[in-house]
Amino acid sequence: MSVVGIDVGYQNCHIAVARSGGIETIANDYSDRCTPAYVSLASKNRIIGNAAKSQIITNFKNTVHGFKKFHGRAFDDPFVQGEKPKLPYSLHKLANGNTGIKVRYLDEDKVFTVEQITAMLLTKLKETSEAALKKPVVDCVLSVPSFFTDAERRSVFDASQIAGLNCLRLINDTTAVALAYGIYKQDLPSAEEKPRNVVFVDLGHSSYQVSITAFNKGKLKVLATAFDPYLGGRNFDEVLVDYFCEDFKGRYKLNVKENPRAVLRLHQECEKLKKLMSANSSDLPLNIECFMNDIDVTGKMNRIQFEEFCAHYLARLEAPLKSVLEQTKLSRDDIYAVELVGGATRTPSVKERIIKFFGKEISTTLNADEAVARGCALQCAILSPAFKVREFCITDVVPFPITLRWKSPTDDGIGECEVFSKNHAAPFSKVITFHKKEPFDLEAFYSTPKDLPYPDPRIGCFSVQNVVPQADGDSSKVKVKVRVNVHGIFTVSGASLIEKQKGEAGEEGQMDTEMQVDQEGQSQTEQSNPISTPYPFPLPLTPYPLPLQNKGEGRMIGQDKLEKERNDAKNAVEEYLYDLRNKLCGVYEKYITEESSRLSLMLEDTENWLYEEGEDQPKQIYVDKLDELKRFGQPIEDKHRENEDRPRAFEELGKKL
Ligand code: ATP
Ligand code: K
Ligand code: MG
Repeated sequence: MSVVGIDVGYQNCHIAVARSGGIETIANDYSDRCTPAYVSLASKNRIIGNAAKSQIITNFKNTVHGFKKFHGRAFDDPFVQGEKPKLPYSLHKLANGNTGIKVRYLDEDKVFTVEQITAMLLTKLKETSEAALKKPVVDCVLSVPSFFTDAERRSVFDASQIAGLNCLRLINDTTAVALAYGIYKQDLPSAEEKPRNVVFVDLGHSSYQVSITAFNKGKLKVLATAFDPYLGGRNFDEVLVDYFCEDFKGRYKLNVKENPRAVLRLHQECEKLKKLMSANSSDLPLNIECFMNDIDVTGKMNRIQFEEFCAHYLARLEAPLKSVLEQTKLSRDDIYAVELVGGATRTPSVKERIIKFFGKEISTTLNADEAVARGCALQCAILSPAFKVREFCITDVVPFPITLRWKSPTDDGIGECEVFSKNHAAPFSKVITFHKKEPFDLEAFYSTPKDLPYPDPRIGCFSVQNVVPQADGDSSKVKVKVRVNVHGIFTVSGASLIEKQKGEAGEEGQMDTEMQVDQEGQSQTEQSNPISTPYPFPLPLTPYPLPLQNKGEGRMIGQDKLEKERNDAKNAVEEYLYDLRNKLCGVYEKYITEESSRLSLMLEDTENWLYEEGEDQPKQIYVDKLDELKRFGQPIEDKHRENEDRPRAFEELGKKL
């Protein structure tokens, strides 16, 4: 069993794994602990992570990035429509209305689901983990923003399945951070003492999340969360991009926004500039050579100016901080520490605003980039029987209240009940008792659409089937189990018909619409007959059957492998060729005969071939080419070795004598 935690960021992904020494973050094949969330589709393979990011300028139409927030969203979703004009790649409406991504792959136009694109990224992260752990990776814990709704969570979960991962938990970013903070703390208050309240702030590239978490020895309990799902480092980049677009329009008469390649380059340079400004308050230059129409551009900016331009974004930092205090009714004095994570919290004015709000210094005891991944790996270790880790109990919250609705012969035809209130503990199960004579549907939805960072409050519809009246014609008692599960996803997880006990009085006057909510579990004395599991219709539906998408990912992995082998075979020819040529002018010179001087000519021919016709050939052609070269090269090599070995053998012999 593998113990792996992955921070699936909008821009940056990190992986932490459990090894004998404990939890550690790992580097990818670029020796980078951060894998960019970029997926590039090409004519022969997929390129994912660092390599995809570094070639975005040349293949921008087929390099997908910034897709995390398309999970579970319809194509017509206002957020998706708002993003569309800013993307260098194309979106496409899928048959079920979801957001698809249109690219050219294997020389064909292809539309992928967001789940498939994230699965590609996860495949890369899975391979990175496997390389580090030197064994197959299946079990893992993935992070999601705390404000993700059911549809978004289901969609990320589907992506993990397409990638062949077994996601043990989708854990909220700030909860993962809380776990990474708390699990090794030796000085937490005991269970009877007042808990230690810590505020966690995560400002990433695309979103802003805040939580207050209470710690006691061996446990953490999230008290409240708040967020601005649309505030992050990318807003700061956009401010700079917009400024320089205007600036260049004036000074160079360039219409940058018309040129996607130029916009991408400007984005990259502005992000660099932004990071430099975090460390430096003086005027800083921005230079881009051959920016557009062969023109070199220069510009400058300083921190004061930057903060002015970002003022409206910086002002949005306060509301979620206020909100968590109000929700928990805690005062600033009740807060033990404020911990910052996420790359964008390195911005000095962000830090200043948070310090000012709490009136105290902030701590940065956690690694701002790696804390989420470490928390995910710790959660995976706790859930895995294969790994020993300190017992630690994690209680999260329900971010948005959830209501059930059903048809009822009374109550104006509609029955309704809020089953999970805001900040209710999660995961959590409840049993609801209905009195019914026939099958019925339960519609689940978020109770407060206006607080929801998602346009559709519907969660799903669940059919409770096989309900029949009692033998005497009375309504049957139907117990329905509802649950916010470990992934933060709402489910109606079971239903059972309770048989009337002998002598039990009919519950007259309470028939049919009577509904009652219990805590977890059922009373032991009742005889219960499970009826079919309520059939869910989660919304929106997964566009293509998962097994099909699964096969697709498998095929693409196979295709990538073939392409890698083909490239390796080509590189082997190139390597052998240069090596042999160097040696022919050096150590092999003295063995060159009439025959072997033909070899030099042959090497030259092969080199030319590699740049022309041989540039793009099937693997076998390269394998044959290498064999051909070796047929000539090997005899010289053998002669050389013989010559080298002979004196050495004599030496050895001499020593022995
Ligand atoms: P999200 O959490 O929204 O999914 P993410 O996890 O990918 O996004 P992070 O890796 O936490 O995001 O942060 C990336 C952001 O932090 C980028 O906008 C990046 O420019 C910004 N950032 C990184 N270093 C600095 C710095 N020194 N100064 C300012 N901003 C920085
Ligand atoms: K991240
Ligand atoms: Mg993040």
